[in-house]
Amino acid sequence: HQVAVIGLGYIGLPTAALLASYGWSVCGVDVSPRVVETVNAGGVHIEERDLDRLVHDAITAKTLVASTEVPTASFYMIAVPTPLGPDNAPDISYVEAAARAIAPRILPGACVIVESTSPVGTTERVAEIIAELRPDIAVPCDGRTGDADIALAYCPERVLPGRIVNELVHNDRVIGGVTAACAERAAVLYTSFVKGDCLYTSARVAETVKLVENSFRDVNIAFANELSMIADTIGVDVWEVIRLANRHPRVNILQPGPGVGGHCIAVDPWFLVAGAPEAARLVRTAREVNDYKAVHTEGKIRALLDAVPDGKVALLGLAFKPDIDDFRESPALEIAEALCLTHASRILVVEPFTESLPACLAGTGARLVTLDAALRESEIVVVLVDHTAFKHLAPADLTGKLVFDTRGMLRQ
Ligand code: SAJ
Repeated sequence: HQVAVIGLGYIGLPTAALLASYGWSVCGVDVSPRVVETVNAGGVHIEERDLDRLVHDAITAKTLVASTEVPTASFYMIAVPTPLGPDNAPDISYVEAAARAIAPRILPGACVIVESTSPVGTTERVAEIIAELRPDIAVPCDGRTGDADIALAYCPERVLPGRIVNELVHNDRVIGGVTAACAERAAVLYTSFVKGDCLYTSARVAETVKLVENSFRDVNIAFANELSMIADTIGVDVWEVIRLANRHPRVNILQPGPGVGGHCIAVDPWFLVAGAPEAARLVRTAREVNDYKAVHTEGKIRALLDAVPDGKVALLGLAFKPDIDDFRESPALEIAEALCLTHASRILVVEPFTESLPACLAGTGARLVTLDAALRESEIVVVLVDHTAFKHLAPADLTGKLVFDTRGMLRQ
């Protein structure tokens, strides 16, 4: 195979299928036999716009196959998860395992690219692992004199869930080589399908860039979330404050919500903090503010439940953001789960992006209902996610109910 993509998740599978559609012969590798089987049958195990057609076409054309074994390939792309471990420390064990699986297969001339969001220094760690397992191969490292046998680069993914297939092609890409020659080699793969610019730098800078992008967004959302809590305390409408402040030519405040979710913005800033705990004060505080916003939201819903004894509450939305079926690190889901511990029988969940309640809510006594049923049965309505399906709600639908709109949806 020309390309082996290790990890067939939200990034690996779309990338593997896209590369195949651009004429590369691709082997997608995953440790889960179920995922491999699904993909080989032309199916997908994740919901993402345009992905099913792309995978189906690539499998039919035989440009993509899936396997649990890492093959010999010209390019290896590592797109495995990098979760947070205990104490918010980054866990790069899946990247390390991928490097160990690649090492016995790799031949001189090949290029290894890490795409997983990773703490700074991870690409160097991959180099170390391959060098240890393959003393016969000259692995590139900073300041190395003489030619290396393989290339090694860090090229972060930057795609937005819900727009992955489009953004894979159109976003600019940062290509960080362990050496300049490594970046040039990795660019052969990216320039074949990226219509945005390819920007060259070192692996360490590229690793930092990825973490900084998501920390920037987290800090900005934290500012909006903190404002919403300040506004609450002093009794002004935060949505009106933000709308008017944003009319200043140099002010652009983001939107408050019930907290920050997803597998990226709520996680990656901790990787930056882990690299420089003393220096990263604002980044750490932003994380804490955004996590606290979910606790604050839960408290406000509890106060509403106390205000209407025996009243039912309709929780609108569980996903981590609008119009997506992804519940990973979702503050809406965490809030629903916490409320179910004490008030499950009073909770009605409306979530158009699922057919059954997620495991943490199933069996608690909470019910998944339609929006119409929820409006009929509830005395309290809480907007946790501003799904398009909720946007037609009119004041008349909510007459006589206590309403708490964490997203400012009903004001738009
Ligand atoms: N959110 C707010 N208020 C806002 C914007 C977002 O509360 O004004 C919340 C969302 O509801 C959600 C969370 O923030 O819970 C994150 O959503 P998002 O749309 O900001 O980002 P993600 O996690 O879907 O994708 C991000 C993107 N990064 C940036 O925009 C800097 C994407 O480009 C990255 O590729 C992705 O992380 C990733 O994989 O790292």
